Amino acid sequence: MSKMTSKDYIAREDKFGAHNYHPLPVVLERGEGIYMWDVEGKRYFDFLSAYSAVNQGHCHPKIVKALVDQAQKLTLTSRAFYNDVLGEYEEYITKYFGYDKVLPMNTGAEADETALKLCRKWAYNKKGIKDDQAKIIVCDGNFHGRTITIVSMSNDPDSYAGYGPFTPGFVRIPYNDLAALERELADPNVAGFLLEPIQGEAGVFVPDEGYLKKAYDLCKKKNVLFIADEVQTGIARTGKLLACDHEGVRPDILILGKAVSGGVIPVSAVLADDEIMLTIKPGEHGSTFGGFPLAGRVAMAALEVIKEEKLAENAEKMGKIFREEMSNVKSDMIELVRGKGLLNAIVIRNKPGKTAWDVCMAMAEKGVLAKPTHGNIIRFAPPLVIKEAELREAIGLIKEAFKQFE
Ligand code: IF1
Repeated sequence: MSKMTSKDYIAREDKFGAHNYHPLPVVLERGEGIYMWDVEGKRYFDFLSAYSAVNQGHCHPKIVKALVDQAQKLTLTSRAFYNDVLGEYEEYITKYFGYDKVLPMNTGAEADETALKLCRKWAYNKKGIKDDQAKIIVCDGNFHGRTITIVSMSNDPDSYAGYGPFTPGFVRIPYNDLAALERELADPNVAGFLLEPIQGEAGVFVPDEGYLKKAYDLCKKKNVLFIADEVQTGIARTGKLLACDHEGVRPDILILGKAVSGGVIPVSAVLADDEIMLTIKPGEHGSTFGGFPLAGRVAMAALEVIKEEKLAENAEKMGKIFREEMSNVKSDMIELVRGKGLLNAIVIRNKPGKTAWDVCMAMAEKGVLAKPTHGNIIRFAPPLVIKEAELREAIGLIKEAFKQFE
């Protein structure tokens, strides 16, 4: 039987798998640090990091070891019983981020759903809003996951079209618009404001300096919870441990996912203080795998790596180099370069045969993997372990790819 080619792998997925994605035609079989290799042995710089889940680099030895060691002892007890890992993990992560308590889940969407439930529970039990009247403010261009309640908040037809009827209780305002927020906060039934500190999927939309702090202050004045979805921006990606740290904002509810596990297994977490967290009583929320022993060991190792390897500082430094270099590229395809830390994007002036997708295909040819979002924006998010020499080598390849279209 001859060795399968990328084409064979793609054909098999096409035949047996749902068609809910349109991947770049690259079939990967190994990852290590900032690199991945395809089934033909070609090496790529990973400039997506699985949408910022692999901040610590692929197959980080410390994180994989934590997984393997625990997997040979005890993988899952369910929450019907206690185990010797969960409490250690809960203490570790709450002290790491400075909150009273954590509610452990698995995916980012589940963490967002948990945050929405906590916000509503708090609204009825603490703020005194009448049952079923709580409203949560969200932003145009948001991406918080793919469940029906979460896409009920979305204004992206790709996310919500065809999935109605939708969950009520959400008010949408323009992102980065304090006046709109202030107007909606006048409604006494508003319980929370959910936002991404930088909108990832929208194309790395960085709000004005001071927006987060002013939004937070407006919420506090009206006793409204400030809920930060740091699933993509958290865990050192933007050059600080959390994107909210750039403005000294401490969210009332903090939502984490992706790189909490270094991309090894799905781990997400919702952190809050007792007044909010204890509004959910035993039996009122949960998940089979939420906070299971593997998640605890993997997440503690993944979070340790962030600190030990000073990945926030490195992201800050490398991000500045990336934006500096790419802003100086003379190409009529590049409209603008924006981002924070190592969460960056280039907005492309799409022309027939010269679209963001074509650039990504050219970059893949050169050995750099990235993927367009919203048709004309390319996100660049390498693992935070990337060294300056490696970054400059990748930038050289990216520039070559752009040059092809001149
Ligand atoms: C896909 C997007 C990024 C997220 C934020 C919650 C979640 C995500 C800020 C949900 C997930 C992923 C989902 C993945 C692609 C990727 C993505 F393009 F979809 F929008 F990153 F921008 N909050 N983002 O970014 O976390 O349930 O996926 O663990 O659905 O294609 P999840």
